Amino acid sequence: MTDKIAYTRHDDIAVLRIQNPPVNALSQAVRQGLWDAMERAEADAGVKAVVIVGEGRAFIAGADITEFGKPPTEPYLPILCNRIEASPLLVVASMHGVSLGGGLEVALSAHYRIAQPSAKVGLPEVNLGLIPGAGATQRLPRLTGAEKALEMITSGAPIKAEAARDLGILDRVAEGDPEAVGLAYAAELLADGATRRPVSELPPADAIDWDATYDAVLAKGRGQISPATAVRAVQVATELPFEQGLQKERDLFMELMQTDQRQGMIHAFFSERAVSNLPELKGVEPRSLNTIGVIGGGTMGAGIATAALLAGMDVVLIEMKPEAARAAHERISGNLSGALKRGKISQDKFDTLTEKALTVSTDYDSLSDVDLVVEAVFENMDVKKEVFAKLDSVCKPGCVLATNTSYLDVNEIAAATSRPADVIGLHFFSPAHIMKLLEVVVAEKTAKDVVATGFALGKALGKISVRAGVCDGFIGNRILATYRTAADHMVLDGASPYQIDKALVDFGFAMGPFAVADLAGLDIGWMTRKRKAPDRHPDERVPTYIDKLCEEGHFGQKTGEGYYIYAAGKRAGVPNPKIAELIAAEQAELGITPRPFTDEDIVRRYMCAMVNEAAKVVGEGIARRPLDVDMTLLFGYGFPRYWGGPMKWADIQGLPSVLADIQRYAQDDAWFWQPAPLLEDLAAQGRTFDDLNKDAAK
Ligand code: T1G
Repeated sequence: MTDKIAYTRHDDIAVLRIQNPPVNALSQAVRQGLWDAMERAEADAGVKAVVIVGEGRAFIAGADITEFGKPPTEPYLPILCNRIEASPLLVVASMHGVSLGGGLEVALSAHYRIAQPSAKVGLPEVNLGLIPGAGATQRLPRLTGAEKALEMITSGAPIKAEAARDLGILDRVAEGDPEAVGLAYAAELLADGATRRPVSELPPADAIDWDATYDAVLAKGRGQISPATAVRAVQVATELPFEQGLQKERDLFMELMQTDQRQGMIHAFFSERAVSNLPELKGVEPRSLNTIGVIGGGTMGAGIATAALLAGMDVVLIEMKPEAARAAHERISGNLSGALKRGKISQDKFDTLTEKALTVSTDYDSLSDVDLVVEAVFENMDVKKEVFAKLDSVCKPGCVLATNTSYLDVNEIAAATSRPADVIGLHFFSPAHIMKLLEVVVAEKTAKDVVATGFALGKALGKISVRAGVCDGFIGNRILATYRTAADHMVLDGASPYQIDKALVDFGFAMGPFAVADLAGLDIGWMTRKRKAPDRHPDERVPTYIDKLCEEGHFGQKTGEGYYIYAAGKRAGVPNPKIAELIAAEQAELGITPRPFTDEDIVRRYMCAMVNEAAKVVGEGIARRPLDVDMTLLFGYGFPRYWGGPMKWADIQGLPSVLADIQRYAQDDAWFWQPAPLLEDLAAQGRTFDDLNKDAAK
């Protein structure tokens, strides 16, 4: 028997204790261990019941994701689950922490289930591009009915123990040591003469309107196929005998295992954990982070203050004038009332945060004891330098001085202080208490423990932190500028903004680039184009049609008119007829004869521009690895998760084919489509972006 399962005997009950840290994933050794331990218990004279329990912080976190993509090894999990369920002994699962995916499926193959009040159970397989593959689509509906089973499976969201008991998934919720609780429950069941209760022998659930459910789930998935596939798996649980239903589940599971979406989503799962684990920070202690200062109480500053308060830190926010300070306090209270309404914080907590943890002041001296300050003032270098000079004089030695700038040169800001080693960029995304991405921008002189402090703050705030070097736009905004320009070029050449938006929504984005521009405010792009105009290369194609709309004061949603017209209070707009006229006028002026684009053309050009610039960002060391770009685009720019990110998308397409398209586009516009040297090298060597991720992990 493997060392992954500890077998102990307690009178007529055997305990099988899973010991596979950190989260008892169901590796081959664990599966083999459970199989052998069941055999042993059944051969162990006098044993009448078995308790399965997990060591450490979880019952079982699921199948071992590191095994995905490799040839499956026996015992296969569904077969193991059937084997446990078929045991002549009474099998009890005693659950704590999380029981997810295959972990819950092992529990469902037991005859009785007991859990700690703090335990959670769930079927997150759809978040990995899969469906449950070890019987949950067949067993769960027999306990909860089809609707509730589908809700759990298609959402992938875990539920608490009490809710799971109310649904019939658990028999009992009891506080105590999971092994002791499991033993007591098993003894009680034996004393009561309880019999084995195989879930697979329960009557099938009633049918529901499967086609309508399938269509609704498919639409909600916005291109992701695993949730809708789960509907078909649960459907057969109500139509076929258990064994046949299990086979159908297996067939659907194996089909999904072969999909690009499974590759993309597993890549996202591991990358979001790897992105904040930087080798150079191993053993580097972050500085303390008890009180945070924020300069500027606008949308960004208030969002950052809100995130810090929710993370349990005290906040000192500085505004210029009393009325601005009051407005900032109200903005933060407004943000927190959202958390209150959603039940994330209690009223007492809300009161403590707004009345004690938060101080709003107009006096910089209030910052004398803070551990870290984030500056979130107007995006102007002179203003920022003035702020940092003041911070340099009032903040205590060792205080980290961070700027939230979205593109300005952090080296130049650092040079405005006497302590450039304490200066770093912390680029939050608006709204800062909601968006998960944080770009930790490391300047030339930033000290290592200041970088570690930036990542520690990101972790405390529940962010996905990505290390970025200093350049215009760092990682995300620099790449955005390029793929946004590719969309502008397609408009000048004949594609309508509305066709482009739709093509990219169909690809999986929540919104297309022009709808996003309307949401963010057209004035931002307008200012950027004016800022960059002096350095513009003569071969650079920059549309001017939208500037004419800005000159009329139309900036998108905030003014009610942009690429789209927005009826009062409506977030969804209708195409603005002015846009087509402005585009036609500019095409005439430029002598362009508009040509048609297919949706496929649009997506391909948009993605090739994104990947090409991303490859330059990695090649220049602005992003440490390709996965850092993937996580930036996933968590800051709404990139569809089931592709895993632009670099994973490119690997799946094949880098030679991406490069070939870029070289073809370059025939019409050599300046914009200059192939990234890194992309050329990898394509020539037959390597992938993921190979670089693996190199960095060595
Ligand atoms: N397999 C392998 N490694 C895993 C793992 C798993 N299932 N879950 C976590 N890890 C690693 C993770 O990579 C990290 O490693 C460490 O454990 C701590 O994780 C047949 C097919 C359990 C809630 O999708 O949601 O069952 O970085 O940092 O924040 O139907 O991990 O330390 O080297 O995330 O406390 C279904 C995925 C699988 C659960 C813990 N299960 N895991 O969160 O720690 S598919 C899942 C999580 C399946 C069956 C199907 C979380 C967690 P390292 P962590 P955490």
